[in-house]
Amino acid sequence: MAVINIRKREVQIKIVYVGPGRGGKTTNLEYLFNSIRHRIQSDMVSIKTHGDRTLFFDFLPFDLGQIQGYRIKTQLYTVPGQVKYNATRKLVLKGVDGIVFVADSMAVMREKNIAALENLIENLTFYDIDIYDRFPIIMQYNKRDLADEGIPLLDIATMQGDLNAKLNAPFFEACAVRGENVIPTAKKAISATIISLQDHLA
Ligand SMILES: Nc1nc2c(ncn2[C@@H]2O[C@H](COP(=O)(O)OP(=O)(O)OP(=O)(O)O)[C@@H](O)[C@H]2O)c(=O)[nH]1
Ligand SMILES: [Mg+2]
Repeated sequence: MAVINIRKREVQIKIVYVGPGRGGKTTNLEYLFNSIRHRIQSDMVSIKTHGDRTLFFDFLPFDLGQIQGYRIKTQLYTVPGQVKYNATRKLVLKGVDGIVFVADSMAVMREKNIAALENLIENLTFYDIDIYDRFPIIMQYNKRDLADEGIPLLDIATMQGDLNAKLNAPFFEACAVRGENVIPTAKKAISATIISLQDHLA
C-alpha cells in the first residue's frame, strides 16, 4: 500500500518491474534513468552479479510533481528474474502498488514467461493482493527488435493468450535497449497506479 501522508499532502508509490530472468527489466530502468536524469535527485541504485544479472534489485526514485494537490513520489524497482532468487523477489514486492510485467518475446522463453507470471501471482497472494481484482498491472512484450535478426519470436496474439487473457491489462510491444515504448509503459503504470489510489486521497 502506498505511503500517503495527508498532513504533508504527499504520496509515495512503489511500482515493481517483474518478469523472467534476462527479459529486460533492468534495461527498462536504465533507459528511464538516462532519459529523465535531469529530473532525478539521486542516482539509480543497482545491485548486480558479474554477468549483469540483478542480484537484489534496481531502484529508481523520482518526483513526479503534484497531482490533485498531492506531491507524488515514485519509486521504481526491479526484482531479480532468476528462479532461485524467489525470497528476494518476494521481499522487493512488499508494499507494491503497481506492476510492470516484462515478458521476453523470444519463442524459447514462452514457458519461462508463464512461470514468471505464476510466480508473481503466488508472491502477491502472500501479501493478500489479488492481481485479478483491479490491481494495476501493465504488460510489456519486450525484445521485439530480435525479429530483424531472424530470431523466432512469439506473436502478440500468443503472448496475449498466454499471459493476458484473464488479466486484460494494457500492453505494449517494446524494445528496451532502444527505448521503444519504455516511457509509455512506465507512464501507463504510474497513471494506473495513481488512479487505483485515488479513493484514498481526500
Ligand atoms: N535485443 C534486445 N535485447 C534486450 C532488450 N532488452 C534487454 N535486452 C538485453 O537482454 C539482456 C538482459 O537484460 P536485463 O535488463 O539485464 O534483464 P533483467 O530482466 O533485468 O534480468 P535479471 O536481472 O536477471 O532478472 C541484456 O543483455 C540486455 O541488453 C531488447 O529489447 N532487445
Ligand atoms: Mg535485472
